[in-house]
Amino acid sequence: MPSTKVDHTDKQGGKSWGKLKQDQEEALGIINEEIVKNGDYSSYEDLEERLSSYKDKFIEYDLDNSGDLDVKDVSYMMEKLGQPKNHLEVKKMIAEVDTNHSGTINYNEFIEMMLGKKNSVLKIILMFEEKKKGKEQPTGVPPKKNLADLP
Ligand SMILES: [Ca+2]
Ligand SMILES: [Ca+2]
Repeated sequence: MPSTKVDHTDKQGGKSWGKLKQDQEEALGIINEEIVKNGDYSSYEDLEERLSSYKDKFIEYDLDNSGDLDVKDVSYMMEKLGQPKNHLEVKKMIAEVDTNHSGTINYNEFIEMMLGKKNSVLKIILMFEEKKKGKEQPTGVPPKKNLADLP
């Protein structure tokens, strides 16, 4: 595992698009590992699986590879999810989860939004999408519980 420091600043230095995406994938993968080690969200049985799907999602919608989702990125996300929103609505949605008031959603804020207890419009839309897609996703890990274990 590379132990490079996570640095989202200025990655535009002439690197190819594919390389940028790859760098981001690695950087977010490291953050994911730290989140797992941290134990903050250990109540989620499928934490690693969730983190990896959130990582893919984040990278997919971070169109300019800036390391955060701005109004443009989130607008694109909403369009893709079939829930187009106007500029003001998107700004409000970002503000709901923008803990450090940067006007954008960084990866940590994104994870906090998805796994934390607080509800937000963006989270609800993404969760809804996740449920809809859930059945068609191939699962590498077998479920820990079977039907007989359920109350
Ligand atoms: Ca971005
Ligand atoms: Ca922020």
